[in-house]
Amino acid sequence: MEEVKKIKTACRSCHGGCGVIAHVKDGRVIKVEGDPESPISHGSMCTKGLAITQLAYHPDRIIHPMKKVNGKWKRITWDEALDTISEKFEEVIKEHGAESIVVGQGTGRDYESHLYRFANLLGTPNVLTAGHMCYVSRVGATLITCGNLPVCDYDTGPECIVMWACNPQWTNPDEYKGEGFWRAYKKGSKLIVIDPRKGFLAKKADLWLQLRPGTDAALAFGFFNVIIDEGLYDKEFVKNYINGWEEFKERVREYPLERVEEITWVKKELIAQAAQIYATTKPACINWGVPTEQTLNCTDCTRLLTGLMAATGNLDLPGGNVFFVAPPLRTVSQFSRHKDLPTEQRDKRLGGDQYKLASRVALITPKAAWDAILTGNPYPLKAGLLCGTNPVATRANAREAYEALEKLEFLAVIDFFLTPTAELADIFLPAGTWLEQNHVADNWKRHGYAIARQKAAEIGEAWQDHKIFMELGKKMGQEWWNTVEDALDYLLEPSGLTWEEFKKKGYLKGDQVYRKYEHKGFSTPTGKVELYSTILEKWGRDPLPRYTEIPESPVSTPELLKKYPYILNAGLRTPTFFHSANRMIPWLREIRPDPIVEIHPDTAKTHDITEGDWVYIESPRGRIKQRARLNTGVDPRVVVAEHGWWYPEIKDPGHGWDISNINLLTDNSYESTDPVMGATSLRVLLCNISPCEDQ
Ligand SMILES: Nc1nc2c(c(=O)[nH]1)N[C@H]1C(S)=C(S)[C@@H](COP(=O)(O)OP(=O)(O)OC[C@H]3O[C@@H](n4cnc5c(=O)[nH]c(N)nc54)[C@H](O)[C@@H]3O)O[C@H]1N2
Ligand SMILES: Nc1nc2c(c(=O)[nH]1)N[C@H]1C(S)=C(S)[C@@H](COP(=O)(O)OP(=O)(O)OC[C@H]3O[C@@H](n4cnc5c(=O)[nH]c(N)nc54)[C@H](O)[C@@H]3O)O[C@H]1N2
Ligand code: SF4
Ligand SMILES: [Mo]
Repeated sequence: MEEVKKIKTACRSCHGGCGVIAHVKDGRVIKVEGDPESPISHGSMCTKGLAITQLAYHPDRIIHPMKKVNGKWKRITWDEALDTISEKFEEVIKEHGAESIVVGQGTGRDYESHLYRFANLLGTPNVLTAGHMCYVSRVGATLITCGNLPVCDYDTGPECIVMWACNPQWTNPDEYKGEGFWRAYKKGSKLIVIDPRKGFLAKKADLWLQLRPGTDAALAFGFFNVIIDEGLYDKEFVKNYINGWEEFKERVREYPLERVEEITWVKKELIAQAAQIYATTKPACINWGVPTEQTLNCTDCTRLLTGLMAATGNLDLPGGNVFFVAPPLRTVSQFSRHKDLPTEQRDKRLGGDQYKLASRVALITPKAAWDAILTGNPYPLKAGLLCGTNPVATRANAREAYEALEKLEFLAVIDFFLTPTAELADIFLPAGTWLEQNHVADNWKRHGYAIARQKAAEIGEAWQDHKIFMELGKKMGQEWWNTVEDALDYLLEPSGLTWEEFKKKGYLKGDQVYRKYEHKGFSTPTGKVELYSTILEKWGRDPLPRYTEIPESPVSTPELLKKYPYILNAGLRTPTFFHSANRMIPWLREIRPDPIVEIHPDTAKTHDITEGDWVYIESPRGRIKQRARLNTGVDPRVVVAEHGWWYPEIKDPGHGWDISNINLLTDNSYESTDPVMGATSLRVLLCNISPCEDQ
């Protein structure tokens, strides 16, 4: 019997980053605990991270490659699996061109450097991610507005925090951790929460603005009204560093506070008070969350919030919204060799002519992919490789996603489990969890850190995703390194460290410098914060942001209200699940056994719905069921539902993907998407509710 070894590593059961000490005995991880020395998490961990041992050693986890033969899964070797994929891809390239292969992933998972390198060297411009409506859309919109993504500088201590559509205590998204926010808040910072639902933070807040879902861009105009009328903006900054302030002011006049109140449902006095506090408390930061991106206002809303940070003089100064300096590593973009994708291939990117911002950040939208598969327009997609994504549960108009993936001639999926999406594949490749990886983690984030994620165990024949892309790439004649660690040496080279040295160090932090614009301006065409965007103008778009009414709403489609009288706010996260993941993990499922739809008690009463009832939720596109929870913290005109539900315990290949999956109700029509990014209206649509006849 071996002694227990303690290995320092980094979690990635969400967007990741918390420091972990893994306890390993006889080659098996027996428990994990928070690492008090982590600069990100200081010893804290959440339920999902702590449950990793139940995920990694789950009896249903697939830990060897498989191929589907006559509708049944059969175990095969890695060699056979990779040969099958590469032969099929070669065949498609020969007959249709590399663009007929779609390579896809879901949310950020630390392997985009490798996935993109594989796609670029393959020659396909068609990389499908969640980025059109999550995070990358924010990065894209800030790149064209102020040259980089501004992030709250929690460690330096903002005096005022505006929590704008974010719930970091539960979600720890991207570069943020609830723990970092909490430390700043506990020092006495003011808190303004902008959220249609009264959650933990809304209860703590100095001010809570309960807006109508999807109207954030209009609310931002409300803030600007007050800030301009009362002269609360930073005059020097505006004069020197904002492009198009005068034109922008004209646009703001189109949104007087009375109109903003009508659109957003937030009382104008409350908007004024919030704007005054934000603009006059220094330093202040806005912590934005993903709901601001998940409507057709995605790009404009991000641009408006960036504008608020800039106009109030809170950009890139301690305690404000800052551009963190990354440690000296090769960037994801350099590693991915984006420049090596030939121009003629780039020009073939699906939807690239329409969604120019999405194309600029090198991704396609799911709708463009499904259309190419289902209609062959503008050319057919024939084969796909999906890694760490479950579009059948997580993309708008899930039925279309299902039909498209079912129709794809050849599909390979890389995952831990046979999800409803993986069941549609021809080849299944078993990925290693974060316990089974060596990686320079968090290098895609913009918080100024890179963290060592060290392998604590090997399980079955699973390979970490990075190795899968490397080995498949090599089979196809691409230039890669011998081992995963050799590639990490290359990533780390500018820092002067090897992987072996870096992992002993644990992490690297960039040397932070503030107010960089004073020396080099902003990385935009005018060198200023472009509230008037010269890039959008060049694309023939409105150079100024605006609020566009949600296409399916009480205002846009009043006739639909008779049948679908409520706004469905679809996508409430829970601390236990990560989108469609973790439903099979006993510790986590026990906490939340069923999908929950939150309904105001008055609304529930009109439908004879009581706490715990199974409820049908219906939109013009379909019907599913979830269990009612009565909540006075949601508006009686709004219902709030969870997303990502399927039932691993249902053993047929569909695994109940269409029972409680909210994305059977969401829309992905072109009219409902952001015109340059392609973001879909995942969060805001109309619905009706009724009690299920069988409970
Ligand atoms: N209605 C509605 N829909 C939404 C949202 C919403 O708010 N409302 N949110 C959207 C957002 S923001 C996003 S980002 C998307 C997310 O969409 P996805 O990324 O597609 O969703 P997940 O369920 O997280 O990912 C699915 C799979 O990744 C696997 N996985 C986890 N880690 C790894 C790994 O390291 N390697 C590999 N190979 N596989 C792994 C899991 O087992 C799981 O099956 O969902 C979106 N869908
Ligand atoms: N446990 C867990 N953690 C996760 C995920 C998960 O599925 N589970 N998903 C991960 C992913 S990929 C992402 S993108 C992040 C997202 O994490 P966040 O950015 O925190 O986003 P959400 O939790 O979706 O929503 C945040 C808050 O916005 C509110 N909200 C909903 N609609 C609107 C709206 O229209 N306007 C405004 N102002 N507020 C609104 C919600 O009520 C919620 O309180 O979380 C990540 N972390
Ligand atoms: S917050 Fe994310 S990184 Fe931290 S322990 Fe939880 S799942 Fe892991
Ligand atoms: Mo996301």
